[in-house]
Formats: sequence, structure tokens, C-alpha cells
Amino acid sequence: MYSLPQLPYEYTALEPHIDAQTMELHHTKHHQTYVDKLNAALEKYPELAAKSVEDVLRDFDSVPEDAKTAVKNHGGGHANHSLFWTILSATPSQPSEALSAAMAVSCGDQDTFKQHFAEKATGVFGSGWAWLVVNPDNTIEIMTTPNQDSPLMQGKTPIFGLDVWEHAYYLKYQNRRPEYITAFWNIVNWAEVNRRFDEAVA
Ligand code: MN3
Repeated sequence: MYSLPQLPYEYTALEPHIDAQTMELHHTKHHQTYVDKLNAALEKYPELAAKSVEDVLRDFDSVPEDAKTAVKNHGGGHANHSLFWTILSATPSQPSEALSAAMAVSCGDQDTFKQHFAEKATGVFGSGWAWLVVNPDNTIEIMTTPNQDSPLMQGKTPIFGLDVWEHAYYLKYQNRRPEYITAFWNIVNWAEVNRRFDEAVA
């Protein structure tokens, strides 16, 4: 059985960049629904449900046919949001030297990285995510996925991601996704991204 993780901060913590009402609905309604539907879908597969959702997604080929769509959508939704909450923080931090060096190789300097990431995130058609992922060869890249598809299903380890579903920003920003993306840079928990990077390349 999967459960909704607690947020490591209050719903108001990311104001004014992400408003408290959006955070509360996003966490208690949207994320909770992914958890509930994932649990329902895996009820008859207890051996799968005993694994972490990340491990289930990494080994997506072995998920039974009749559970694949639910695992992709709701397992992806659970994993994606579980990561997303942790890479947000009101406390400023910076990319580590190691992460900056990896970024410099594939994404350019920090400003170039932010620009490319914002372009990718803005360009997601409909609902989806923009990511920074670590590839199996330890290079990093910016990518996007539609809906709740997880980069883990492609053998990539997400270390940073932005939810660009309208439910993530519509109350405050309405249709102005680029403004939400700009505001997001103020609340990135780079300390956690650094930790995830170190873990992925170790
Ligand atoms: Mn969402």
C-alpha cells in the first residue's frame, strides 16, 4: 500500500510563488487520488505493491498488462509528485560544483540551463512535466514527458522536475504558464537536487 507523503513544509511556505490553496489542493486532492488509484490497481498484485513505486516504474515491462495503464498514470503521478514536493523550498540554495559541472557539459551555464529548461517546460503541449534527468551513462539532460509518464520508465533517473499540468498553477497564474515557470526558480531546493544527483551518479 502506498501512502501520501507529508510535505516537508507548510502549504503557505512557497507563497507568493505558489499559493497555499494550490499547494493544498495539489497535495491532498490530486496527489492523493494518484495514490488511491495506484493502490486500487495493484490490489491483486501484492508482490508489486510491496516494491517502491520507483522500482515498479523502473521495471515497467514486468507490470501485468491489465495494470500497465494504471501504473503508468497513477504510479507515475505518485512518483512524480513525491519528487516534486522535495525539490521545492523557501530556503535559497545553489547547484553544487558537481552538478554545475555536469550541467556545463550538457546544458551550458546556469542561465542557459534555466532558459532551455523554461523553453522545454513552456513547450509541453497539454499536461506533462519538464525534467532534469541522469542517464545510465551519468550524463544529464533536460527532457519532457506527457501526462504522468515517469522518466524512470525510460531508464532515466529524474533529479529535478516541474509539473506543468494546469492544476499546478491555474488558480494563481491562469493560462500564464511562463510566469509560473519564472516564479519556480525562486523556490528550487537545489540542496535536494544536489543530493539526488550525487545518489544517481554514485
Ligand atoms: Mn500535479
